[in-house]
Amino acid sequence: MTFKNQSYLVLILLIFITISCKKEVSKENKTTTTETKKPNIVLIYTDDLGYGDLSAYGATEIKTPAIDQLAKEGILFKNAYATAATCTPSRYSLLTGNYAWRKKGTGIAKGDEALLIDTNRSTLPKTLQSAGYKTAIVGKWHLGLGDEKGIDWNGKISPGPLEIGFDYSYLIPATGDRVPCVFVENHHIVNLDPNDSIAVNYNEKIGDWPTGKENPELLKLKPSMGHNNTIVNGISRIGYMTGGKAALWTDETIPMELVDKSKKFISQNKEEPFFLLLSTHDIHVPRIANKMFQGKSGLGARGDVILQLDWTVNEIVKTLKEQNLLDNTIIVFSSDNGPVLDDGYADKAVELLGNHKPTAGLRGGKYSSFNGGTKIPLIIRWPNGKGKGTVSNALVSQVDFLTSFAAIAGVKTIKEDVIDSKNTVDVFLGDNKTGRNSIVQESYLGPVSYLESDWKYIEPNSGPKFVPWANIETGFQENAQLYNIKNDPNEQENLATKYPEKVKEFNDKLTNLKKDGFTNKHEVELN
Ligand SMILES: [Ca+2]
Repeated sequence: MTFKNQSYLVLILLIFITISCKKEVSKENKTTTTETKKPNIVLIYTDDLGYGDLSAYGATEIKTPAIDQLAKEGILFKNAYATAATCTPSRYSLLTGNYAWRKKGTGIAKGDEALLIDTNRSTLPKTLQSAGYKTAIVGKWHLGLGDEKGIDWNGKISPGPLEIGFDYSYLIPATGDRVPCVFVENHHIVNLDPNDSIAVNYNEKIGDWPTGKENPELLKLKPSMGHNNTIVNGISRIGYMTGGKAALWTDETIPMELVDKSKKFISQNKEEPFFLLLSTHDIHVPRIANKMFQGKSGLGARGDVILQLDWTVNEIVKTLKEQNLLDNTIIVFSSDNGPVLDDGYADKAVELLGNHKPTAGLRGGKYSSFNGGTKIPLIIRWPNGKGKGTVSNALVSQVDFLTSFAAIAGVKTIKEDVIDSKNTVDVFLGDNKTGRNSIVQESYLGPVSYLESDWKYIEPNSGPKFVPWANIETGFQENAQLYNIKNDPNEQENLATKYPEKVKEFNDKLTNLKKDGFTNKHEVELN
């Protein structure tokens, strides 16, 4: 399908949505003047949730009814990929429309990293802002804050999300397992007492707060590897902090806090089109479920926080319904990378797993170059019931969200700094059953895999065979690997020596793609 045809289809969709919304509004309340012309977009971006972690994707040991309901009312994608097997690069790609490896230093970010996204470049929220959308991010950030001089935790924390296109932000600055354990709303830490200034250090201990290494008897959750610096709320973290006591979060209520801020943003902006990126802490470590979910899954803390995630989804859908916005909102649900069991805390994720299969049998997991690292759940619920209850096997990537959402929002052109993001609206609508021709997958050691049609190529890599801190295969081998993922979806039989010409072809393509960012500047026509 050409861009023109796609745009036509989107236009039809928008008209349909507008008409249905007007009808709804007039039925509900004849005096209201609200007419939402463009659909809202709510992207629920979860953390470390695997391809097999949801009952909608075939999990039998855990039930996720709210997420399953989204699939029943929307399209479930069975061949969807994050661009990377770790948090920071996947999120960088999602927001910039480029593979993260095109920019140096976009691997797993330190807790006090400077902002990784250039404030001058195109971003997903900036593009939607230009189309009249109010934009917000609520939840995990992990893309750096401040400039090279360091972050002023006690003052104005900038640049950050507000400088790359978000109108509102309420952040977990890095991750739940990194200090500082505080929320940052727009440019400032929430509830920071000026008489109790906060200090953060990633090199050495500061202040006199106990650490997991020195005082393990104070811990309610012990680390299994690393994670033994400052203790906050009975959990030792990566990095040291002191001060800012009144601002500290309580892990058990993080999801409620994020849902609350999301609800406020939705209700305050319901009169105009909005984009909400709800970036959940669940199901990343430390996995500390709220009382409502503790012990409820039978799979230990990891299962409990999956139930908690399902609760979050239910709350958001319920809010959209209550605000009469469900018929004009696109809901997208996905994950930033594949699953991991023991990720640094002794939360018994391995011991209590039972028959649950977080990757649904895919090889590898978080960090890996195998498909377990990047093949993720993706569900899109269209407001007009488009594709309701269907499954798509088309090859799709989160890197295409930027250009596709932009097309839906009516943006005419995307700037040339967006290299990788394509307009795949017809695929997301379920009309195009094939999807992308190819994708590149980034492991924790860079872009090493190339996927095209039924084939997956992994270039030679001398890195370790197992992720040093997790019992996960990296997929690194000193020889090239080639798998037919149609016949062998779990990447068991290496066919590289059988098809040397394919290995060469894919290696050349991967090499050329890596060069693209520096040579092939172009402008993408959308309308
Ligand atoms: Ca992640």
